Amino acid sequence: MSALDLPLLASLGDREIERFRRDGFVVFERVLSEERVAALRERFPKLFAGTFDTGVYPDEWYWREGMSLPDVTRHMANAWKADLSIARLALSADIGRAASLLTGWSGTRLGQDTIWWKAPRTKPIALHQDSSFMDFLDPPATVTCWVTLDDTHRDVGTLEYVPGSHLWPLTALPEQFHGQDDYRAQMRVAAAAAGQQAPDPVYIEVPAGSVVFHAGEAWHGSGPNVTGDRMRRSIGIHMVPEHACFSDRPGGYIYRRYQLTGDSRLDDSFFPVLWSRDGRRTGWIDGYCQTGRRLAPPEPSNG
Ligand SMILES: O=C(O)CCC(=O)C(=O)O
Repeated sequence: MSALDLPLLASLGDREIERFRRDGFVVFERVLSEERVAALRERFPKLFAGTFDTGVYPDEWYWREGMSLPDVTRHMANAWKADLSIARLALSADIGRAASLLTGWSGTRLGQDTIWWKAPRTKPIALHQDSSFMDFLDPPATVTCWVTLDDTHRDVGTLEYVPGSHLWPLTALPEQFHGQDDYRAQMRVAAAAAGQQAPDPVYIEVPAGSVVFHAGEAWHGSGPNVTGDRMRRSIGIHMVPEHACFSDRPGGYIYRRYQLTGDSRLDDSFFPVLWSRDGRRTGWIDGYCQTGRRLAPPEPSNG
């Protein structure tokens, strides 16, 4: 199976672009079918048990059965390198196209995916700005597509956004990310610094299979899952501009591993181009989604 086509995202037009630029996020409900949602959910226990389609580890793997605290949100980064169902979603051209239209970028590369599994009675994720993590890139920009795999409500700790906060100044990396009881504290400090009364966050309460795009500067995070029996599973797809390159500033604890010596470019092998206005898309994506092997596409013949 090749990367997912998500035709409902083709409806994206001026109204959605205007909303994204005004609020810092925009919601599209029921973009993935029930079958696709079920297929992705099924991967979660396998991934966290270390069963990987490709035999390759994800770049970050927090939480292991029997070893980790039971009440933290489970989280994994760059599972597309390990699991082909995740790869089919994270490498979707339709997600890359939507991100380009919303941001105005000429094209998008996959920066990283993040798997979020908030089991019953698990702790919050502190509100933060994704772009605070991007200083090692020029431009230090990112946009996220957050995909829900369960119906989301505030009591399961759905994602929440502070509308308009993408226009506040960018803050430093959050000191704490997992498990902070006052998970909105850092946002309130940033609001005060921006001369704002911290507005009430908006809870994303949508059916499974919905997606939300948010600007890298938008303050977001999620509260605890206070239910005793409901899961909240989601996947964040973090994208960067097609022409972004590594900066001379330090940092980039995942991305920087993939910088070639003396070369500031983001290499397609690690940061594939999902979509670009001039029709470019990294050639190995569809083959990889079928076989788990990244093979260079054949050279065009001259004869
Ligand atoms: O799913 C969550 O709780 C956090 C998601 C998030 O921070 C993101 O995708 O950028």
